[in-house]
Amino acid sequence: ANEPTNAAPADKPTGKKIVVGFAQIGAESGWRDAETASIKETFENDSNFELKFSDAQQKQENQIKAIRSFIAQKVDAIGLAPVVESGWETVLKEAKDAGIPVFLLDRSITAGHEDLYTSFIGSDFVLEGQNAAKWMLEELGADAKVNIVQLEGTVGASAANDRKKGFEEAIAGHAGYKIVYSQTGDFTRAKGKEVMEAYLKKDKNIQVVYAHNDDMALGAVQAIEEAGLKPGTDIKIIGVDGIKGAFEAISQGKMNVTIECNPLLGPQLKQAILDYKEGKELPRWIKSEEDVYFGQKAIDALPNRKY
Ligand code: GZL
Repeated sequence: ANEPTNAAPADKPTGKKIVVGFAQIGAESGWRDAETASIKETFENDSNFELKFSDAQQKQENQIKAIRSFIAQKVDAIGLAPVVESGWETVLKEAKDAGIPVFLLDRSITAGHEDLYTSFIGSDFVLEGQNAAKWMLEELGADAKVNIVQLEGTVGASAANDRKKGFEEAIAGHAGYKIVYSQTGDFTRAKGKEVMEAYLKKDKNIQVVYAHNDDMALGAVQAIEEAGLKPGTDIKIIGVDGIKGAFEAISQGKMNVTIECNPLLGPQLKQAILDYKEGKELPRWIKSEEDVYFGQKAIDALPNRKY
């Protein structure tokens, strides 16, 4: 039998592949699935790279285990979407001591540990929270009396902490706007629905739901319908992410606005790794540019949405 040749096929560059280990959080939301697809598509379609991918099922200890495994395998770069902000110092110091650059994707870690990662590639969650409040104040009027239910993201996640911070700061000067209930729905549709159901059993006098992601917002839409109220009319629904389901709900009048958060970060991660390897100075924060979609603008955008 002819022995398989060990020479790289002519069309393949013979240089050593860049091996990237990515420690993903899990598959809790449509946004997360889109981010995973973007990372896999980016690195698996480029023969200069080899991707090692781990799914932590939302557990920080699994992400830490994955990073340690990447270090043991001497990967060239580590990507991490940190499920929560705290508790990373030890393992990121191990990566640093091993000379492996770490790139944070989409969520960040507690401030003050900037020396433990090369760059953070992600959105400005405080701005997203501010944009959510801005839409609400313009829609309902700065002096209106508005009771709000806030569905928070995963406890301890930078995306949840900062979307809460931006929103609450923006309404602080408007006495009529009250957050009457704020509870985590862990960024999932099921939990978002569960929290909303429980609240509506106690009190139906709310005018707005502010959900830290569209999956929880869509869960709340279901709960509101099952409680005999009209989501989008009786209760305004604000989501964050810009997933297709939100654009569909807005087109059906069941949701009112989604604050876009870009999950297609694979190409930016790849470019950051290439720039790093060429010795280029990278920005500490590679920020995504995003928009706010409601009304006709959301309806017009629906056919072009990729995720
Ligand atoms: C945002 C990301 C958040 C999304 C949620 O960058 O961390 O996590 O908004 C996802 O949908 O679960």
